[in-house]
Amino acid sequence: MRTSRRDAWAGISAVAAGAGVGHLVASIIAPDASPVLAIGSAIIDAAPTPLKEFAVRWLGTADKPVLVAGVALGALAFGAVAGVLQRRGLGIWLILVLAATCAWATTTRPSSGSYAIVPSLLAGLIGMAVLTGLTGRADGREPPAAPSTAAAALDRRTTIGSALAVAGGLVAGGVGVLRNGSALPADAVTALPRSATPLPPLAVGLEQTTPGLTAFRTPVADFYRIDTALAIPRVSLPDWRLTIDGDVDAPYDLTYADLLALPMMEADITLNCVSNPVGGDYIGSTRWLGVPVRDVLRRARIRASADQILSTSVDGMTISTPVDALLDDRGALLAVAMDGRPLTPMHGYPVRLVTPGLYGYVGATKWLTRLTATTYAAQQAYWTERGWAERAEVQTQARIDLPRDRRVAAGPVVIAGVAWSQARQGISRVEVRVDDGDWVEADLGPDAGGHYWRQWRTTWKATASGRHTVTVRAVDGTGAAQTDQVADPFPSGATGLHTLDVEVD
Ligand SMILES: Nc1nc2c(c(=O)[nH]1)N[C@H]1C(S)=C(S)[C@@H](COP(=O)(O)O)O[C@H]1N2
Ligand SMILES: [Mo]
Repeated sequence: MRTSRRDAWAGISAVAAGAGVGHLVASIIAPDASPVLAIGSAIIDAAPTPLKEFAVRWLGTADKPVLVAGVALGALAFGAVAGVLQRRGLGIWLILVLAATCAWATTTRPSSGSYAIVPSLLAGLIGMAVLTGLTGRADGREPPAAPSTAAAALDRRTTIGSALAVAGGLVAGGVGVLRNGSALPADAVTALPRSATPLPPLAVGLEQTTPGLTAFRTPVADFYRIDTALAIPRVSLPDWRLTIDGDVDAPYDLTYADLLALPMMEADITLNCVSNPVGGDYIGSTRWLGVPVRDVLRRARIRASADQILSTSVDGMTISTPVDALLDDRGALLAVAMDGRPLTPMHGYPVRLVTPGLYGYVGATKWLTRLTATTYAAQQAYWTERGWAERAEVQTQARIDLPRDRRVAAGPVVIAGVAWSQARQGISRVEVRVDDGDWVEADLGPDAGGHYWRQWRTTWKATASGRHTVTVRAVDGTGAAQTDQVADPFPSGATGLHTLDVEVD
């Protein structure tokens, strides 16, 4: 093997071993102290808005794996360069620079604890040890020219050493990835308090009679996930606090036990993301259990000057919600459970905000830890700093889910889907048309209140073979029909009618 190639492999091995072990150690002490994830998070925070929109549009929820893979490949390439430059004694310094960058990234995360630097330190030490071990040139001096048998032995030794280092890094990193899964922490609550105002069980949905239709209640495992967190925050219940402060007369803190002792309420609420494309599935519906936010806010005596509640999550994310939306009677919640179980770490364990009628980015803070009364003039939240609208009410939308198969046989064809709106009265009517035909009213599924989506279905008698376009539109409870305007009310918010092309045989 040529020495430069061998040196490059030595550098790659050094970075792989360091990063893998760093990730594993972080998964044990603090997931977001992982060198790779911390660099990724720093990139997310620094990325300009257009780049983020591009990533969401083209990668959807694959943006995170793509980012992490990019960071890992970049680090390995950097390692290769360090390996080659180790001939001149520079490699060690480059590894040191890389480790220092990781240390900076991990220790400046908003949630970083006192041990956040440990994984990066370890990664740096391991990287330097592997690099010098494999190149045998800690001092950067050229080893004397060796006879060819000795060179071959050296080759073998470095190949085996490299392979071991890479394998070790992969295994360690892999175990770290598994540990960072979304299982509930060991000290998680299992017994939840009951609602002071229990609701009847959610009705049986149309999916029972219409196979393939989106379930009326989204299973937690299928609930969409959108957030900026690369490492899902791991919150320990005894340490968790909710602070209510800012423009209030009586700021205070709540522990988790304090929160659970307050009267609980159930609510059926559809949550959806402003970045959901027309027809997209960044939307889910379930029964939430929690404490009405206004009970908690009122106790702090919010001053009349406040028009915004800025909420902060344990990972430093900020979301701003209009004060009125949290104080009026729509039923915004500090949710502790969804679908009858404690929130999963992915969906905000232990406590998240859920605000009916508002998109998630202005009303659904996960891993909540602070509610600050303030004004829009004084403080901005993460997305508003990046150009998103301050106020964003959910747009009335309908989505076609059936037929799933774009080719259908002539005869009766079931067309069905879901529709939602921010109007308190919910959806009153859903209409479907084929090509330029008349709008036909669809049957609606059960009603779980205005904040919850409605399933709809109709049967179309397909006679003419060939390609046809099905269009759906929803009418909300105030009588306002969804328009086909595609103007963007908020950056990245999609509106417009959902259409589906089908081919009749
Ligand atoms: N802490 C935190 N909360 C957050 C976000 C986030 O990035 N960080 N994203 C918001 C957005 S944009 C949406 S659409 C919802 C999604 O909630 P889900 O992942 O539980 O479906 O969470 C909101 N809450
Ligand atoms: Mo979102």
